[in-house]
Amino acid sequence: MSKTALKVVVCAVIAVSLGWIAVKGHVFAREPQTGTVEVKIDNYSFTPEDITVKAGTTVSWVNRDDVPHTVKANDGSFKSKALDTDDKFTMMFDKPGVYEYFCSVHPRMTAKVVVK
Ligand SMILES: [Cu+2]
Repeated sequence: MSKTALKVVVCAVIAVSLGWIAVKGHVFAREPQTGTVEVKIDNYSFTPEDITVKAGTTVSWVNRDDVPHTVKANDGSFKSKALDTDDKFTMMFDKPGVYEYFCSVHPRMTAKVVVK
């Protein structure tokens, strides 16, 4: 194979790989998460603040802060007990909708779960 032909082949392989990565990244970014998704409570905030999951997904909140926090739905449909450090609250979302919630100890801590 000539050097020029080799360069063409190498360039083609790189182009196809980059295209594939771009497509894959796009698909992953749009696809709602499934299984169990963890939200960390740390430094007086929920991380990630907004999550998008598929119906049937379990969301678990873990308090990594050294003060107690809660997870309470704005509409009161779910509420955790006060979570001490490393305590966990788990909730399965089986109906599509937007679930906004906050910490009842620190109401400025707000976040949401979008269920598709
Ligand atoms: Cu709090």
